[in-house]
Amino acid sequence: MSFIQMSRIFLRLPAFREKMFQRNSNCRSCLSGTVNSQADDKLFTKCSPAGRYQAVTAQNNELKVEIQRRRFSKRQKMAHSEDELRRPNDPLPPGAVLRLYSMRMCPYAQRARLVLAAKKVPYDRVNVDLNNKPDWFFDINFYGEVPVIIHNGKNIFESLICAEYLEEAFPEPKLYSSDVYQRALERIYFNHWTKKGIPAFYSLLKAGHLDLELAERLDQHIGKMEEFLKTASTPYFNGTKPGFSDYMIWPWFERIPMLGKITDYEMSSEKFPLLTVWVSQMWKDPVVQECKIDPELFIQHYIQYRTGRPDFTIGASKPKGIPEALENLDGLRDPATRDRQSKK
Ligand SMILES: N[C@@H](CCC(=O)N[C@@H](CS)C(=O)NCC(=O)O)C(=O)O
Repeated sequence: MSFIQMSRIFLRLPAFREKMFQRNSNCRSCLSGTVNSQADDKLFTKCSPAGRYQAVTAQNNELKVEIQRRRFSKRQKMAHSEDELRRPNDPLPPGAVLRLYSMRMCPYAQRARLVLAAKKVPYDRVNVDLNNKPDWFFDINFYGEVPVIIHNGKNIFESLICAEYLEEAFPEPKLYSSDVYQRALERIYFNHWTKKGIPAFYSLLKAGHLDLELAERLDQHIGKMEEFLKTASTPYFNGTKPGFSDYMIWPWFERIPMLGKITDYEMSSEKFPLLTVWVSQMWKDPVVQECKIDPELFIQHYIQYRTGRPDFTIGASKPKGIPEALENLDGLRDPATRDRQSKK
C-alpha cells in the first residue's frame, strides 16, 4: 500500500483528522497555509497532491447532489403540470376538486373546460398523449377518449355527459335555461351541431383542400345553426348571455378560421350574419378567452391529423436539461483521470 493510499485511509478517520488538525497549524503537504479546524479540511486537501483529487471528487459529489436536488425539485414543480400523467387515484393538488383528462387541441375536452371555467371550479388538468395511452386509461373510459372527469373517486366520460354532470354537480352559475322547453331547444341546437356539424367539419378538414361538396355540406349545417339563432331571436343560443348550448357548440366555431387556413374554407358573413355576430360576441366572453387554444399549434396539429398520426403532446412543456451544471461537473474532473481516459 502506498503512502498516498495510507494517508487517504487515515484522513477518513475523524479521530485522526481531529488530532492532526489540532496539532499542526500548517498544511502537511506544502507546509504553508494555516489549518486550524475541520472547516479548513479543504485547504489541507487542496494543498496536498494526494488530497487534490479528493477535494475535486468531494465537489463533484456536492454537485451531483445539487443536480439530483434540482431534478427532484423540478419533478416536484412538475408534479401538477398538466403534462404529467397522473393516475385517477393520485392525490389532487391543493384546492382542486376534480381531475380532468384532456388534450390541448381537443374540442370535446374544451367543452368540459368551458363549463369548469364558467363555474370557476378549480381542477387538475392532465393532458393525455393519445398515441401512448396507458392501460388504466381504458378503465376510466372504455372508448379510450378524452375528456374524462374523475370526481369523488368516480369517472365520467363523453363530453356532453361530462358537461351536464358539471352543470348539476356545480349549480352556480346556471348555464342551462331554467325553462324546461327552452332547455329542450338548447339541446336540439347542440345535438344538431354534434350530429351533423361536427362530422361535416372533420370531413372537410380531412380532405385538406376546398372540396366543394364537403364545404357545401358544412355550409348547410352552419346554415341550420343560423336558422336556430334566428328563431331564438337572441344574441346567444342560450338567450342574452353565453350558456350551456353556446359552450357546447363554440369549440368548432373557434376552429373554423383555422380550418380555413388548411382548406381555404370561409364562413361567409353574408350567408351567416347572425352567427358572425355570435362568434365576435363569444370572443369577448372571459370564459372563452380563458379556454382558447393556440391557433398556430392547432394548425400544425391538424396538418398532422390529416396524415393520421398527430402529435398529441403538441404545446407541452418539455423538461429542460441543466447544461450549465453538467458543464461544471466536467470542468471539475481530475485532469489526470481525464488524460488517462483520453489516452485509452
Ligand atoms: N364522443 C366523444 C368524442 C371524444 C373524442 O373524440 N376525443 C378525441 C380527442 S379530440 C379522443 O380522445 N380520441 C382518442 C384517440 O384519438 O385515440 C365525446 O364527446 O367526448
